Amino acid sequence: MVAFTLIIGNKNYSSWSLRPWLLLKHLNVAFTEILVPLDRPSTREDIEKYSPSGRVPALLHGELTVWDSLAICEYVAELTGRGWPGAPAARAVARAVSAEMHSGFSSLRSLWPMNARARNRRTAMTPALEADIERIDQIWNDCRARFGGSGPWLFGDYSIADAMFAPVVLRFNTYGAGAISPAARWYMASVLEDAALQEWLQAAKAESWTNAASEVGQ
Ligand SMILES: N[C@@H](CCC(=O)N[C@@H](CS)C(=O)NCC(=O)O)C(=O)O
Repeated sequence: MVAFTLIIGNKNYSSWSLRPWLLLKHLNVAFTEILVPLDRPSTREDIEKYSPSGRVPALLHGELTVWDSLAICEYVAELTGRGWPGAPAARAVARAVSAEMHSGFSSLRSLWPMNARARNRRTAMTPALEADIERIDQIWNDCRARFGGSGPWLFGDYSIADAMFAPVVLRFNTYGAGAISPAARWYMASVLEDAALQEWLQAAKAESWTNAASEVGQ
C-alpha cells in the first residue's frame, strides 16, 4: 500500500487539520504527519511546498495530492470503504451535516477560533453565534435520535460527520456552550473522552507556539 502523509497545521489551532487526522486514526490507517506552524512569515511558502491551495490539511498519496479536509475524508472513505454510514438514508444525512459544517457556521468559526488547550474563555454572545450553537445542538440531537442507536457517535459508529464536528466540541469546551441540551452534552462527553482526540489534545498542550489572532476571550 502506498504510504499516506498528512500535512497539518498547529494542533492547538488548526481545526481543519484535526478532521482528517481523526478520521485516519479511527479507521486505523497508518500515516506520517508533517506539521507546518501557522501564522508565521514562512507559513504560506512552507505549506505551498505540499498544498496547491496554500492551506492545510493536505494528504499526499503517491503522486496524488488531495487538499481540503472533506475531500481528504472522502478519498480515504473511497479507498477503505469505511467512514460513512452504511445505510443510504443515514449516509445522505451524514453527508448533509458534514457539508453544512464544512460550508457554514461562520460566526462560530470567526468568534470562537479553535484553541484546543484553552479553558474557561468567555466572549460576548451575539445573535448569529447563538443561532449557530442552536443549529449544531439540533443537528447532534437529530442525528443521535434517528441514527445513533448502535453506538456513541452521531450515526452510531464513528463516521466522517464526527470528525467534522470534533473541532466544534473543542470550541464549546473552550468558550462554554451555555444551555445546550442534555443529548448534546452527552455527545460532547463522548467526543472529549475519545482516545484519538485526547492524543491530539496532549500534543496541542505540548506545543510552544501562540497565535495572537486565535487567543480570544477572557
Ligand atoms: N476548506 C479548507 C480550509 C482549510 C484552511 O482554511 N486551513 C487553514 C488552517 S486551519 C490554513 O491553512 N491557513 C493558512 C494560513 O494560515 O496561512 C479545508 O477544509 O481544508
